[in-house]
Amino acid sequence: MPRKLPWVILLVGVQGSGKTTTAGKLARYYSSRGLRVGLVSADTYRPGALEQLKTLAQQAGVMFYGEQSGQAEEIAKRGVSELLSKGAQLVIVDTAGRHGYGDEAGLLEEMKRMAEAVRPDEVMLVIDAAIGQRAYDIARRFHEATPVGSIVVTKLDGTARGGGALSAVAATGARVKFVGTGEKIEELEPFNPQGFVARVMGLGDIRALLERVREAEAEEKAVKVVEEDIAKGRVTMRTIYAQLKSIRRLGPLSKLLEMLPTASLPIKVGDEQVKLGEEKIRKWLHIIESMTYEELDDPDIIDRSRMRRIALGSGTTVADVKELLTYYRSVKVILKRFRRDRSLLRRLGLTEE
Ligand SMILES: Nc1nc2c(ncn2[C@@H]2O[C@H](COP(=O)(O)OP(=O)(O)OP(=O)(O)O)[C@@H](O)[C@H]2O)c(=O)[nH]1
Ligand SMILES: [Mg+2]
Repeated sequence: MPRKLPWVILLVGVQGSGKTTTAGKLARYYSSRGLRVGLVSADTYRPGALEQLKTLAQQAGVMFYGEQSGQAEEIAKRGVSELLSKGAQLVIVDTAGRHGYGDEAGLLEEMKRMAEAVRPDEVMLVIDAAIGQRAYDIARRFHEATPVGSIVVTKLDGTARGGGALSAVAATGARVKFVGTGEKIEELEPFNPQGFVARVMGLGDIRALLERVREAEAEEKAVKVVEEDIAKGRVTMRTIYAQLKSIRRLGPLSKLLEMLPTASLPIKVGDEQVKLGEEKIRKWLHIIESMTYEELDDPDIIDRSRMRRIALGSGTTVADVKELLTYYRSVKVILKRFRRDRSLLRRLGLTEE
């Protein structure tokens, strides 16, 4: 909820990032929590932008203001004051994401003028989860034009894990406030740092996982290993083992699998594939059990000949061992990044202050 009322949000972001959709989602989110909300369309570049937002305003049952053409910042200013005078407590301004072909400087200039004209309480940057490392530069440039106060990461329902969005956090110092999880107006969720970071790492929703582990009264210790390693940015094969073991101990896999990012574990939800998932986990556990202590603590020493020995010992193939090592490495790389940027971890709420 906003710190004060009325509150004005300016949505900014590149073309197609999901600003207009997010404007509608935010309107619905806040209006269903009792605020009188108004939407302003200040996008004079995209054909149909006004109609798109108007439809969303109707769906959300909130007030709307828009003008088809003219100076965007003037439209925004008029829209905000008109809606405020009509009693809006929260006004959300949707802006353009393009400014003529390739004219990024022009767009940023417009956002600057827009912020000066509207004097928003909060500039919200909308970032597509799939944008990857480009997010850093984009966020930095928007931040220079108009200080970004919060971030929305959209399209997290897709295959992208949204790791790039974290670099937007680093570039602006702003927090991720919401995530978009679909095209529908209700598909917006308040940001959950543990869940997001776990997703980025391919570990699924660790929090939820831990809850279930506790419910199942499984070994607290195994769980702690995973949790501590994440906080410390450290991972060995023992971490992975504990993770796989705890997933397994929890009984019916399908419920748990729903919480895991399917892109990282070779698992799909659905009866047939769940078996495959269980099969895979069983295999990986056997592989890890066939490793020496030395290999467990330092999996990087596992070369081709060690792979062959492990595969033989676990009744699997070298390809299976490789797959597990790839998984291990991707977890490690990401944890390393977090370790390097402790402030990032702190902002995401992952370390005790
Ligand atoms: N799957 C999915 N699609 C989304 C999400 N948010 C937005 N989209 C889709 O992304 C596309 C672009 O969304 P818009 O809201 O029009 O993006 P925009 O930033 O306003 O685009 P411009 O006005 O051209 O700058 C649309 O097809 C949306 O339905 C999301 O969270 N998940
Ligand atoms: Mg738009």
